[in-house]
Amino acid sequence: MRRILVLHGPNLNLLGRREQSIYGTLSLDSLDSALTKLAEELAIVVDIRQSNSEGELVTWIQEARSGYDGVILNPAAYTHTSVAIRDAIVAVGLPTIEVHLSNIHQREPFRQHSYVAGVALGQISGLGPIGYLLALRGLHEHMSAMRKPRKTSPTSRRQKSATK
Ligand code: CA2
Repeated sequence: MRRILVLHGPNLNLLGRREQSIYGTLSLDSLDSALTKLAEELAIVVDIRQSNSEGELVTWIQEARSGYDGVILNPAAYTHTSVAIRDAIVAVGLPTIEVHLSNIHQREPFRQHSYVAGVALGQISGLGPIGYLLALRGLHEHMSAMRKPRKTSPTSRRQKSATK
């Protein structure tokens, strides 16, 4: 079974309790339940963790190298500051999708740069909790596409026999 590590960065434990106009009313527990439910439907195992510590996030990303097939990561404020998280993603080489609840590109200039985006498979920003569910579907599709053997198209078969 495929295994995905989902990491929530600093302050996301407060989700649904403060700043609801920006981050919505859903709690982190409810978001995690929705992710777990979708993972079951897709026959994926998700391991979901939250930390306020940059070092702990880095350690978890490093550890994902053995036993996980991909990472979904909302680095929260570390998005805009952490070369260490970026380096850890590069070091493990796992497909990683960066998720943000809010659209960071519409916010203050300091939130518009991500150290993670350049090394992520993709970034989903501004769709609220649905972004995490789309990231899970996206990683699932990506992993399936990577695993499929390349098919020979009818055209290339014709071309091959014509050159025989
Ligand atoms: O939009 C996102 O998901 C962010 O990653 C959230 C971070 C912010 O620093 C990024 O620029 C964008 C903040 C997470 C804090 O979450 C809270 C949730 C509820 C109440 C207070 C903070």
